[in-house]
Amino acid sequence: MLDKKILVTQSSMPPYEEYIEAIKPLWDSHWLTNMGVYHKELEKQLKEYLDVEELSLMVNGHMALELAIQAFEFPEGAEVITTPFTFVSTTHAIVRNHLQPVFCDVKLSDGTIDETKIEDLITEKTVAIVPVHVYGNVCNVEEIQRIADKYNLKVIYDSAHAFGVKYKGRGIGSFGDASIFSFHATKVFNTVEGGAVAFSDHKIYEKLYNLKNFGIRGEELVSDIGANAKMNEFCAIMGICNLKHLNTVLAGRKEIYDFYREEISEIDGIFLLDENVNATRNYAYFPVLIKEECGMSRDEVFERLRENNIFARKYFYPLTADQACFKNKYRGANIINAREMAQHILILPMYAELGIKVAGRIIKIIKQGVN
Ligand code: T4K
Repeated sequence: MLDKKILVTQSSMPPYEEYIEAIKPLWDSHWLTNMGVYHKELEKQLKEYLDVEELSLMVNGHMALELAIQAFEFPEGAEVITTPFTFVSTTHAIVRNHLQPVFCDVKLSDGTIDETKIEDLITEKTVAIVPVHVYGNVCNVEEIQRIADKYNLKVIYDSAHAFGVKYKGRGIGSFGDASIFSFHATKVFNTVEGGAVAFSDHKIYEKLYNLKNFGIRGEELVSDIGANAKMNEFCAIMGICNLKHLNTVLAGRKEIYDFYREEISEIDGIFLLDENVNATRNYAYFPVLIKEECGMSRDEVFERLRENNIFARKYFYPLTADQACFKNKYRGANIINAREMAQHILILPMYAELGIKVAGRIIKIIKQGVN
């Protein structure tokens, strides 16, 4: 057994002194939040890094999605086609906007929405599609856009996992009408808590600026029913510092990722998800599908790792459609592949400082349990 608990991930942090030095100016300015100078600076840097035309920083990825949906002013009760194989935030953001999620199945190959099943779910009430680039795997953006254009639907991508991913040389946040990112502590790039909406229409920037600050337009005018979703200056500075070290973080993750891929591909009954050759990777997660033919069920592998102080996770089991708050409430296709994935998915520990030695231990424990 490993002495230290190995969790599914570990937040990347800049050197302590670097962050302390970077936050010193706040003791002079006393300006801690409400779109301060570091908020503006991080927005600028991320726009460039993510290769998107416009970007609005948010307090977290969830509020980014909730407000991105709100910004399009869909009529109450309208339908939004989405995937149940995701973090519950995606479905919450739709329902909290008084819209109806319609669950579409996913592809077994990579867990993204099955674009061939979207059209069958469209009705006169459909207004948008909210697909998820789950684990950083890129959805079929071309086909989704074709469908959206044909039926005049908006596309809002949940790109919470896809920070920095490029597809055919373009920033992933430049597809669709908007894309949201999460900068939560568990993500490849973090601002402690944080997120952003990327888009190309400047009108959306004004709208989101407004919505993230209570809908306040001026000292005496509140024009929209907004929220408080502003990123504070301590978080923005964390982001500026972390961005400087991102290449090192990605290199550390890549080493683990390549090692795992090689080792897992040798195990019969444990499967990797497909990699899109036209997309870059950010090594955000390491998902595997564990089938009984390997000699253990997913839950047995999960427990075996736990007994050895290794805390893998079942992202995303149960499906959001099966969670107590949503069960049997919404329409959807037969989400058979999503159920199959949820039943077999396991996310192995993945972070820059994990180290090949510990990754090797994890693989050894799995191999000892299989046929
Ligand atoms: N859309 C999608 C598709 C998402 O996956 C998410 C979030 C969102 C939207 C919403 O974005 P945010 O509003 O969160 O920005 C975690 C994260 O909290 C969540 O951000 C993430 N997805 C989800 C997939 O995973 P939990 O409940 O599993 O987190 P927790 O506390 O169990 O942490 C997991 C591991 O991370 C720990 O075992 C250790 C490590 N960790 C955790 C924290 C909190 C750290 O190293 N440092 C930390 O500060 O949800």
